[in-house]
Amino acid sequence: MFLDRVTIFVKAGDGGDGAATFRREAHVPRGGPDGGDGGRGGSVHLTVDAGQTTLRDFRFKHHFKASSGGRGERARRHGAAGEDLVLTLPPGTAVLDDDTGELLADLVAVGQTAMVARGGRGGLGNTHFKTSTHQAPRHAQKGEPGDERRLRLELRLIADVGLVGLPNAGKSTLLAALTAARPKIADYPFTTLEPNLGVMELSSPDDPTGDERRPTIADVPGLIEGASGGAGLGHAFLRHVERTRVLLHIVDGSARDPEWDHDVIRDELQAHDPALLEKPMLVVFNKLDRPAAADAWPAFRAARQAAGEDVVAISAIEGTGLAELRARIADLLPGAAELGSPPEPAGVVVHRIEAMGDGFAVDVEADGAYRVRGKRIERIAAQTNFEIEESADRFQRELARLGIDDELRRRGIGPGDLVRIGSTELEWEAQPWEA
Ligand SMILES: Nc1nc2c(ncn2[C@@H]2O[C@H](COP(=O)(O)OP(=O)(O)OP(=O)(O)O)[C@@H](O)[C@H]2O)c(=O)[nH]1
Ligand SMILES: [Mg+2]
Repeated sequence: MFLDRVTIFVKAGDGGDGAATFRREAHVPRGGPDGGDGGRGGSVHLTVDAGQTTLRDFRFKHHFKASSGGRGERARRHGAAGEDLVLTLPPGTAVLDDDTGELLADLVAVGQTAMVARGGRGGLGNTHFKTSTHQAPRHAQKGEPGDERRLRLELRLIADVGLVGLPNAGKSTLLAALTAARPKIADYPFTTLEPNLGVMELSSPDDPTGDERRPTIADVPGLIEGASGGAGLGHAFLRHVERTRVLLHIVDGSARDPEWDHDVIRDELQAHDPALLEKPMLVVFNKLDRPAAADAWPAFRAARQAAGEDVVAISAIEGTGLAELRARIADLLPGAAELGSPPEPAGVVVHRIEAMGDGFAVDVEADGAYRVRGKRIERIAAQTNFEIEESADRFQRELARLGIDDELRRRGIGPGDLVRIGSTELEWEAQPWEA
């Protein structure tokens, strides 16, 4: 199987916990706080590797985790940083957030990288919480949890020229005629099940044009009516032609109604993405060696010209018209310098690390517990060691500061009620002034 779509799960390392320790020295009866900070967790990065052409590496392994940061220790010793994890991908991989469908990064150029999960910050040791009025803080932060997310990787082949057409139109035959590629060819539809790539020489010994560009051509499975809506095999491969610079639309000239065949493909391209019809496109009327095709050619050509489309007639099998086809492709392609660089990404390379907003929402769950949701408060909860009273108090103050306290009271919370924040569960206690 040609693996061009896969879902993986990435988890950055958690930050190490900060330490809450105190100096121990013979001559100092009660030393000050000396707890070191936790190290940061490793992040997960993706990078493009020219050597890869498929997502095969991800076939069996779907979980990837960077290492966590070390704990802080006494004597202000900081925990070691977790190691980053770098996953390599083939050029042309779009990275989407599997839950939202948002495009996180469009990795086209070799060496391009994106960070997809940020390691958690290390927790601060208790030395940071010493103030003039509070000389011996027992509070230290736990490490921040690392990001985790489910990613969808979609590979879109990067080729200069894409061949599209109905099954059996002769796409694979044409690829074989123009390049050294040897795809499977047969006189039944749906012969091509996976995209084939070939490299075309614009200058050959028998036709020395001096053109040194070597465009790549992608032959994809045939499209059928309804392909854009998911019908047939070609649908999954439509996205591979999104990136090509030039489209060759192959029509079987000997078909019962070449005109109809032509319209079906245009409609499918349009339905998949109207931008596809904006690309430089050449209609290739194939199988001219057959009498039916020779008969249909004049009317077909007139219709294309009337529609303002470029058209050329060939016989992929006999080689008729291929020199002209080569020349037309050469005209449509950009210059050599640009051909060497990957085509423009479909989207900008974006990677959004969610902003830590102060926003929150309160819901009552089925068992009557109050569920507080909010990026910041969930993080703070995860970084709090509730066994240390001082840390729990700080957390309490944070709830008040963010207005969560007020909201919970407004919702009628009372002593003994449960409050859930992330994976933390707390029991609401009566405040001194409420008792
Ligand atoms: N007579 C004639 N037959 C051709 C020509 N080009 C292709 N064929 C035949 O048409 C049939 C289909 O050719 P393919 O190249 O496999 O067609 P395809 O478009 O790749 O088909 P799918 O992979 O199914 O989408 C084969 O039997 C070819 O030999 C041509 O120029 N003349
Ligand atoms: Mg084929």
